[in-house]
Amino acid sequence: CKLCGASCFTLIVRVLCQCILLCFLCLVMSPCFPFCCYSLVYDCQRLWGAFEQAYVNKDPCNIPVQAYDPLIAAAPFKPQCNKMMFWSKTKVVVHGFTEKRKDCFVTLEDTVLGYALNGLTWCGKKGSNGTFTTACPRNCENNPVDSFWIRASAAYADVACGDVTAMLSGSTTTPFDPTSTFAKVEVTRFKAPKVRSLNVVMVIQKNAKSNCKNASLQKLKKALHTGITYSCKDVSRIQECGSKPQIACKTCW
Ligand code: N1C
Repeated sequence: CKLCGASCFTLIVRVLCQCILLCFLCLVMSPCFPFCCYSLVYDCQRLWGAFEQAYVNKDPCNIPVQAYDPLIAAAPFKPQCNKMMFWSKTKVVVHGFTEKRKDCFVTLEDTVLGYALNGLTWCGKKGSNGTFTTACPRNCENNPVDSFWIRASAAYADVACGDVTAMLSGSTTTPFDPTSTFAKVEVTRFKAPKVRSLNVVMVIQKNAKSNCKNASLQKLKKALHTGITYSCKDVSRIQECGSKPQIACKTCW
């Protein structure tokens, strides 16, 4: 109750109301099921307020990364040592995989904020209290969507601990792309000794353009704080571990 900033009584009433309503909705629309669980743990109205204050009634090209600080503070990421998965240019593969092996790895999209906002577009307008989902600019630097992902990625990387995994793409010529969020925001936030190792899983598909020997990975190694061990493995059968739940997480690759 203290955490939610409400008295036990109002909290219970709110949770019960949300639960009955949402569970009913969730039964009807089964893809929403995770929201049902989240509503039991998070105060959705407070989260929505913290989300809106970042962009509502503001110029959609002037939303700094820090605008999302209150939202991150309202739903902080929990460290999940040895299970945290990062990625770059492998969005579909990584989520296709983690979907099946939630017992082994979690991504930012498996957290309440990442899950709720993944794939969405939103923005506000000066002089309006509305939230818009169309005609939102993405070509200016400080747009609401990019600023959110940068802020959320930083917060998620800040809590990284133990052995961390990153899925990179062998289908690009520069798997460690210096302009990516993974390179610019996440890698430099991994701290030793909290983070013990960074283990790259290089996804090798048909007509691969690079592998663990790629020169860009030397830059990744260098960017890591001293004390963090680096490893890289070329993996061509990524689906195998996902489709066989009996394979132990440690022996996925
Ligand atoms: O720029 P990227 O990848 O290197 O960013 C990926 C990296 C991951 O490790 C995540 O933790 O940063 C985090 N992240 C997301 O979780 C995420 N979900 C959706 C970053 N971006 C995310 N998106 C959207 O994909 C967002 O719109 C951003 O611009 C792209 C980045 O994808 P990328 O270039 O493949």
